[in-house]
Amino acid sequence: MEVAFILTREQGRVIRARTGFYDVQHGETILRCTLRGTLKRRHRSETGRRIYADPVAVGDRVIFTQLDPEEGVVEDILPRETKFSRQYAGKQGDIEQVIVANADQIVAVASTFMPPLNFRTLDRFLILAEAGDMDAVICLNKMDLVDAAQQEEHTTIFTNYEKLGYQVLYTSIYVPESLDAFREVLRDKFSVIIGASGVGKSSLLNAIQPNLGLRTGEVGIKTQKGRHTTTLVELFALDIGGEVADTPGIREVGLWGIDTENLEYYFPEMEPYLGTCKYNDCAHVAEPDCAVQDAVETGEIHPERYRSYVVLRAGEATEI
Ligand SMILES: Nc1nc2c(ncn2[C@@H]2O[C@H](COP(=O)(O)OP(=O)(O)O)[C@@H](O)[C@H]2O)c(=O)[nH]1
Ligand SMILES: [Mg+2]
Ligand SMILES: [Zn+2]
Repeated sequence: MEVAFILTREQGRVIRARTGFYDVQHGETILRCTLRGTLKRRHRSETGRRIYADPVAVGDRVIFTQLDPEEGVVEDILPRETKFSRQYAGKQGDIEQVIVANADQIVAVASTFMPPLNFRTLDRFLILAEAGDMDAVICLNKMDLVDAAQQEEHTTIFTNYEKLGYQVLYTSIYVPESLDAFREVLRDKFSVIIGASGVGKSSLLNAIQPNLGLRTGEVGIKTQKGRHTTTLVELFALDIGGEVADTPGIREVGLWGIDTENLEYYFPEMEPYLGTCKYNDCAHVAEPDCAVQDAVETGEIHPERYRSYVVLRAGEATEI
C-alpha cells in the first residue's frame, strides 16, 4: 500500500533563527525550516536589492509546509504586531534587521560598571522600542559593584527615566531580593532582553530560571568584530509564564525606521517645548532662542538625554 504524504499548510512560530534556518514550533513539534524562494524574492525591492537582512525573525508567526517529521518550508509570514529592528550595514547599503517580532516589551539591561553605563546606547534602545511599538523597562544591573554614594548617584539619574514613564529595576545577581522585580516584569510577557555584551543579560535570566543554562561570561571577545547577519536569537519559555528572547552578539544598534529630522518626537521630555522655538524648523542643536536648549539650561531636560539627542541626530554610529 502506498502512503500518501499530504502536504498541508499550517501556522507556527519561529523560536530560533540562524541565517538560512528557522526552527518553527507548531504545538509540540519543532521543525527545522528553510524559506520558500518566492518568499525571499518578495522581500526584495523591485531592483532586486535586499531590503531585510533576513525576511524572518524570531517571534514571527509563519505559514509553513511540513516536508518530513523534522523539516519544513516557511511559505509566508503573518503581519507583525511589533518589531525590534536595527539598522544593519549591508553590502548594498543600510537595510533593516528585525531581531525579534511580536514581543510585548524590551528589557534594556545596562550595568553600573564593567562595562560602564552608556546612556547613548540605552537611549537608542528606548527609541527603537518606541519605534517598534513595544514597551520598555530599564534594568540597571551589577549594583553590587558600586558603593552607597555611587548607588545614590545612579538612582538620581534613573529617577529621570522614571519621570519619563519607564520602569527602572536595580539588580545584582548576588542580591536575590533584587531579582524579584526582574522576574515580575517578565511574567506572562514576551520580552526581548537587550543590552551591551557583558552587562549580565544571560546571568540575570539564569538567576531567575537556572534550567535555562545560558552561557555567560563571554566578555571581551573582540576578535569577531566583522559585520555579519548570523546573529543567533532564541526564544525561551519561562516557568513563571511568558517568554524571553536573549540576544547575544549584537554589537551595533543603528536606528532603523526613524527619520532623524523627527527624532525630537522620540524624546517625551521635549514635547512641551516643540513648536515654541524661534525657528519652525529648529533642530534644537545650535539655533538661537531654542526652547529645548533653554529647558536643558534650566534643568527641565536632563543633560544626558539631551546629549543623546544631539549625538543621535548627528547620526553617529554606535558600537555597544
Ligand atoms: N558583579 C556582578 N557581576 C555580574 C552580575 N551579573 C553578571 N555578572 C557577570 O558579568 C559577566 C557577563 O555576564 P553575562 O550574563 O554573560 O552578560 P551578557 O553578555 O549580557 O549576557 C559574567 O562574568 C557575570 O558573572 C552582577 O549583578 N554583578
Ligand atoms: Mg549573554
Ligand atoms: Zn529648538
